[in-house]
Amino acid sequence: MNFPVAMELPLVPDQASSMAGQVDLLFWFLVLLTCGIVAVVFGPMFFFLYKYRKGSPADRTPDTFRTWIPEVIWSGIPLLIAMGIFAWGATVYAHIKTMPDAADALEVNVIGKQWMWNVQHAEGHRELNELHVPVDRTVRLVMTSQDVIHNFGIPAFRLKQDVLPGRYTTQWFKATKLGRYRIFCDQLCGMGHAEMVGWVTVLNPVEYNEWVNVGTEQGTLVARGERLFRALGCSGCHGENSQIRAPSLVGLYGHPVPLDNGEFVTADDRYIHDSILLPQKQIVMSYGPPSVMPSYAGQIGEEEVFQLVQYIKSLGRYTPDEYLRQNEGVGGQTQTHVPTTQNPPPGTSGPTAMPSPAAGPTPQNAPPSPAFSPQPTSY
Ligand code: HEC
Ligand SMILES: [Cu+2]
Repeated sequence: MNFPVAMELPLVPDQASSMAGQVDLLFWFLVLLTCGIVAVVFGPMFFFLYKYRKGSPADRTPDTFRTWIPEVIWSGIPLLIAMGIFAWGATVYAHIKTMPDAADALEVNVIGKQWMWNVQHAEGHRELNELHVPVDRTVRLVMTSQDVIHNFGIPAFRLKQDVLPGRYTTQWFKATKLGRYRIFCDQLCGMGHAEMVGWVTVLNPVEYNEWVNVGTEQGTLVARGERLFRALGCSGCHGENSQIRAPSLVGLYGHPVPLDNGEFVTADDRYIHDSILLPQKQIVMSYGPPSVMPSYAGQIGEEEVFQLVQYIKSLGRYTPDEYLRQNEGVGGQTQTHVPTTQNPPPGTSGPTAMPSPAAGPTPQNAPPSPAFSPQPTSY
């Protein structure tokens, strides 16, 4: 497995993204500059080696002439070159790291785990060690790891980003050339690191639409998140009709949250992620400590957490009033809420009782919700 990968490794990868040209220009400039410096240093060195070799008739009387000019030149020119490289490199870096405003940007979730890449698309597609993207369209990757530090690298896109446990890192790219390109894990992550490889396939828009419209019977990520939200008993506490005191999550996303230690945090993806896995880390003001919310760490994986985050984000697109209005006429999904009594959440026995994670409303020991099907393996 590893050998063929190395065999195929081209000296210069394809230029298949909007970033590739800029990165290569800088790279080849640095290579040429380095060659130039080597020539400037080694050329005179060999010349003097030859000129002052033992027994040569060269004039060896010490110089008495004093001047500061060469010193200024040999310090000043490299300084200018170095600052120029810095400015150029910083510009390219800023371009790579700043998400462009693209209204049609696609968001793709990537989860690294020993030793594979798990990909979820907003429309609901899930892939393993594969990533399908349309050509000429901005793609935003939101990435995390389920275990150790990985690094998502696509040489043909000149893209490389660390993927960290307990954190969402983002990276964007725009593929400019149809084809199939290698995905590598660029961070030594254990025994199977060399096998943590995959393929990104760049499709034309028509092919991509065909691809996206096939096999999404599990629904969008938001829909899956909503199912999990009920199946895991979150709605038992956070639902509108809940008897448990828990903050409403409607309109949460992107807004500041007052914490019990007097600080404010903005409810971003990571905050929601940590609220689910580490509820005691940041507790909403007047809801603790300790929080009655059980930790879901070890019960659900990063894929499920991401689906829940997407669902909670979708609630945040509206103000609470708008959200209610949205759902009045539609007769849609929020009316199909499983009654809260069906998933009695833990912690109901007493407000200070710290429910152990094992007693949490896992799919295994919670009354099965009709909407919950165990995690599909529809890769
Ligand atoms: C036992 C009741 C209970 C259950 C079950 C529960 N929560 Fe909570 N949750 C709370 C309480 C109470 C808080 C406020 C205290 C805190 O910050 O931990 C909270 C806080 C949160 C917050 C932060 C809210 C804010 O306003 O900042 C999020 C996000 C959240 N929960 C999501 C979930 C999700 C997703 C689930 C299901 C996987 C879930 N909760 C299950 C009781 C619960
Ligand atoms: Cu890895």
